[in-house]
Amino acid sequence: MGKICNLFFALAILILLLHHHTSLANIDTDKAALIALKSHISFDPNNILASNWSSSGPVYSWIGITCGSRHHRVTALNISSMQLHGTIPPHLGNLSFLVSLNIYNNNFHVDLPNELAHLQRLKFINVRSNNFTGAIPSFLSLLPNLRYMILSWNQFSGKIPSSLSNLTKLEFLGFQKNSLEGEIPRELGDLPYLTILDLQDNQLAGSLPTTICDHLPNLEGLHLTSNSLDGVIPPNLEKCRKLQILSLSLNEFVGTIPRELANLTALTKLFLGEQHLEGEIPVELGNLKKLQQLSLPDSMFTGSVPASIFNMSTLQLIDLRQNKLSGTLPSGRGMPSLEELYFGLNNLSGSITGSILNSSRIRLLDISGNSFTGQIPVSLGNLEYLEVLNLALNSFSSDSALSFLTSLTNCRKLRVLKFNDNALDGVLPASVGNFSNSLQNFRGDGCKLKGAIPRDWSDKDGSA
Ligand SMILES: *[C@@H]1O[C@H](CO)[C@@H](O)[C@H](O)[C@H]1NC(C)=O
Ligand SMILES: *[C@@H]1O[C@H](CO)[C@@H](O)[C@H](O)[C@H]1NC(C)=O
Ligand SMILES: *[C@@H]1O[C@H](CO)[C@@H](O)[C@H](O)[C@H]1NC(C)=O
Ligand SMILES: *[C@@H]1O[C@H](CO)[C@@H](O)[C@H](O)[C@H]1NC(C)=O
Ligand SMILES: *[C@@H]1O[C@H](CO)[C@@H](O)[C@H](O)[C@H]1NC(C)=O
Ligand SMILES: *[C@@H]1O[C@H](CO)[C@@H](O)[C@H](O)[C@H]1NC(C)=O
Ligand SMILES: *[C@@H]1O[C@H](CO)[C@@H](O)[C@H](O)[C@H]1NC(C)=O
Ligand SMILES: *[C@@H]1O[C@H](CO)[C@@H](O)[C@H](O)[C@H]1NC(C)=O
Ligand SMILES: *[C@@H]1O[C@H](CO)[C@@H](O)[C@H](O)[C@H]1NC(C)=O
Ligand SMILES: *[C@H]1O[C@@H](CO)[C@H](O)[C@@H](O)[C@@H]1NC(C)=O
Repeated sequence: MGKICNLFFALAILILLLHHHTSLANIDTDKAALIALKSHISFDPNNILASNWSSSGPVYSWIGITCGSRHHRVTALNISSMQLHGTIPPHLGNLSFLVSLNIYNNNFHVDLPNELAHLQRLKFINVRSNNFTGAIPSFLSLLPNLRYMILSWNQFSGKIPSSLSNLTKLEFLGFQKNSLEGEIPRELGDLPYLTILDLQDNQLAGSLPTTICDHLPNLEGLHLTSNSLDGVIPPNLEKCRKLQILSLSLNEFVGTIPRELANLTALTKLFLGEQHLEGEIPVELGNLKKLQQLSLPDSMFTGSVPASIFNMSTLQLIDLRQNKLSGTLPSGRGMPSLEELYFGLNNLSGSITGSILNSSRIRLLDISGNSFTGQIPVSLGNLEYLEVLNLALNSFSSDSALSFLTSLTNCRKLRVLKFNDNALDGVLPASVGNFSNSLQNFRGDGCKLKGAIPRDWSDKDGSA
């Protein structure tokens, strides 16, 4: 018994000594690494590190440094938004207990040194909004614990390494706003925990891999806007069942909107505009019961706007500007959450119906450049949140008293009112003097209006 006790005692002493020894050595290593970082900073306008990272004080008290409570090693380095200019020294790879590295929003440049491959515990790296150049560092795929990798808003170039599929725990991959080119590697579709894939604002080309959603059951955001992707939108995207944001605008996709996208019932934002898509807007999109923003401008969509769209109670924004849509607007309950509606520059016709007039929270209504007819409804004056109303370039008519203008004086938030180039014929009513002071832009030219513009309107931008 005594022997065993002694053995345990000796072992305990040994462990204590070893632990003491390693932790002593290692916090000094950490300190040396941070001092090296400090010496690689060429500009520190607020003198933050210069005054605070003093070698006489303990590292754990330094600004931006977090140490582990057990091993007293540096676990987090957060020097975000300090306006620092500089480079990252290889010594940072000696912070072997580092879990979180955040240098967001500074001006670090050149590259991330390969020695950072030693940071085997790293879960979080954010170098967004700096000035790094060169290829996406290949050592990143050697960091098996990475969950968040944010390299957005730098000048990284070249291809996206397919080896990133090695990062099986990755949840967030953010490469937005760099100069990346080449194709999207098929292998990125093998990251089972990925929730956000953000490759927006690069120069990626080729088609979107048809299998991209086969093994991404947790994807919530797919951000690919503003690249040069082509081919069709893969119907298989419907397999990303948790997708909330699908953002593919400003690419070179062709073909039609796959009906299967209507199976993505968690979608809140669908952005597909500004490219070569054509055909009809699928009626099935009305099934997206959580959709808040539907943006399909500057494309070649034809046919009418599906009535099902005017039934969506969560919709806040619809942008169908500059397409080839025709037909009339359905009447209906309206969209109780709708705030912005852009239908300008299409060939829609008929009169303004209840589906719009019943959308009582609308702030911005632009149906200019269509073929709408009928009287401009006086009930527009019931839309109390209206800020911008553009009815220009249509074939609206009105009574000779232009009563719609009198009713619009009820809209106390109205800033912009355009109804120029319509078939109006009447006398400007005295009530226009009652428009709120917020009205800054008024256009009624190109109509046969008579009467005087109120004298105190000289400060407004407009014509009648
Ligand atoms: C550095 O900043 C931290 C947090 O603001 C503060 O607690 C610490 O005393 C500072 N150390 C020195 C040496 O200025
Ligand atoms: C980093 O520091 C900034 C500014 O102090 C803070 O807003 C941010 O939440 C921190 N981020 C992390 C990941 O610790
Ligand atoms: C990035 O570096 C370039 C020159 O290399 C410089 O012109 C630019 O201002 C820098 N950008 C930022 C955000 O510091
Ligand atoms: C993938 O990760 C393993 C271990 O995590 C590593 O040995 C291997 O080199 C990595 N492959 C690439 C291509 O980075
Ligand atoms: C997905 O959408 C297609 C086309 O709209 C439909 O035929 C199919 O039944 C849907 N699948 C599921 C699982 O809802
Ligand atoms: C609009 O919704 C109502 C009630 O949910 C439903 O009865 C009607 O068929 C829908 N109309 C369209 C065009 O989807
Ligand atoms: C617009 O629609 C009207 C019918 O409402 C049609 O007569 C006209 O040709 C269409 N114009 C264009 C440019 O498609
Ligand atoms: C507005 O919606 C109500 C139901 O909430 C409906 O009875 C009415 O007909 C709609 N108005 C128009 C002009 O469609
Ligand atoms: C302007 O508004 C006031 C208060 O609502 C009203 O009494 C007056 O008749 C209006 N003037 C015109 C010209 O409509
Ligand atoms: C760790 O970083 C390297 C550079 O990558 C240095 O050369 C080493 O001296 C440093 N090691 C220690 C113990 O500070």
